[in-house]
Order: sequence, then structure tokens, then C-alpha cells
Amino acid sequence: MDHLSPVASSALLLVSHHLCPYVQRAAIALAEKRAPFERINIDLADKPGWFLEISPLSKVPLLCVRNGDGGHDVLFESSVICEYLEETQDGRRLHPADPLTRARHRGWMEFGSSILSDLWVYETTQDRAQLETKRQVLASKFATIEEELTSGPYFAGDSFSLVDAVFAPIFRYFDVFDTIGDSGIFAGLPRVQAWRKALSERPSVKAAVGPDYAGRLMAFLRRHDAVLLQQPSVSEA
Ligand SMILES: N[C@@H](CCC(=O)N[C@@H](CS)C(=O)NCC(=O)O)C(=O)O
Repeated sequence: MDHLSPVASSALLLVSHHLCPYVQRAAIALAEKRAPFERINIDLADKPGWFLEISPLSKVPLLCVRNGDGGHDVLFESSVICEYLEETQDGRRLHPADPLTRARHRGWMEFGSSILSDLWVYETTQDRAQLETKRQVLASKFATIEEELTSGPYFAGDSFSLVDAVFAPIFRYFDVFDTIGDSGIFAGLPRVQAWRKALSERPSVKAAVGPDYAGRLMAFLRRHDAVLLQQPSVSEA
């Protein structure tokens, strides 16, 4: 790919969207690696032609990697991008060295992706019964994670890993949802709550979105006429 527009001057360009949680996991991995990169946000409701040409699934994130010919090779799929960064960039390791533990981490990254699929329905549905079903699914999945966590502060203890990069954007949704009402999803899950807090304080996590993130997410909910906006607290339900 040698006709990237706009032209990237950095070796790494992350093609992004302001709200996308998959983009965020790549941005967090890049920041943890202290890898210099450029970021460009596109409008997913009006995808630019150059993006459609280079994105096989028409989705963000893409990581454009400068090659020896002065052009860029394009990587798609956030987990693949994170694995590539782990294999090529200096800086702290984001995967465990032990193959079995690493494979288990990859499984929990997939678990995080399944939560993102549930969250999409949870945040966009106009159907109150479906919202409640998804609320219960989410509560059950976080209860499963509670059993996996140890003393923290991160998924694997002291060292921040790609599993943390996957879950930080998930928890960020709830920072906004909590301003609407208490879903009760994290009730009785002290280790998940402590993990959520530790991730929210991590500089790479903070830097992965812009200062207007909450406003944009609220506008997104309003555009979808999401029933979540009328969600009563679980104590009122
Ligand atoms: N499995 C993909 C999912 C990426 C994804 O769903 N991106 C969304 C934004 S958060 C997107 O680009 N959607 C555009 C579309 O589906 O048209 C990944 O991990 O990169």
C-alpha cells in the first residue's frame, strides 16, 4: 500500500475512531511500548474512500506500518495488531513469557471481545427486556472474571498485560453508564472493582481517548435512542 492518504510521516499510523474500544486496546499497547505513532480518526458513518481501499473488513483499527519501499503495509484486527506490537517493539513485555500462561491470556482477551459484543447490544438496544438480559449476561461474565483475578492490581498481578489493554476500554464504558444509573453489574465483585480502578488510573489508558469521550458516548446513546438512557438504578427496578 503506497497511496495512504493522508500521508503518514511516522513509521506507525493507527487508523482510529474516537469511541472504538478495539482501537483503544491498540493505542494502549503502543503507549505501553512507548512506540511513537500517529493517529487519525475517521468518521465510520461516512468512511473515506482511501480507508475502504485499505481496510479488508471496513473496520478500525488499522495499523499502517512503513515498509522498506517507503510505502505502508496495513494490519487489521486489533488482537493481531497487539501481537505484532508485542513481537516487534521494545519496551515492557505485554505477554507472559511462559507459553501456557500466554495462551491463557489470549483466551481472556477473547473473553473481553465477547463482552464487547454484549456491550454493543446493551448500549444500543431500545428494548428494555433485552437490556435486562444483557445486564445479566454482563454481570455473569464479570463474576467469572472475579474468580480469575488474584491480588492485583492488574490481571496478572503486578505486570500490566494485553488482557489489561483489552479490559480497560470495557470498564471505560461504565464510567459513563454509571452517570446514568447503577446497573449493579459490579456489585459483590471486589477484585473486579479494584482492577477497574487500577486500570482507570494507568496513564496509557487515560491517553487512549480524547477529553470529549464521555460527551461523544452520550451523543451516541442518544442517536440510538438507547433504552439504557432511561435505565433505573437496580435498587429502583
Ligand atoms: N474484530 C475487530 C472489531 C473492530 C470493530 O468492530 N470496529 C468497529 C468500531 S469499534 C468498526 O470499525 N465498525 C465499522 C463497521 O462495522 O462498519 C477488531 O478486533 O479489530
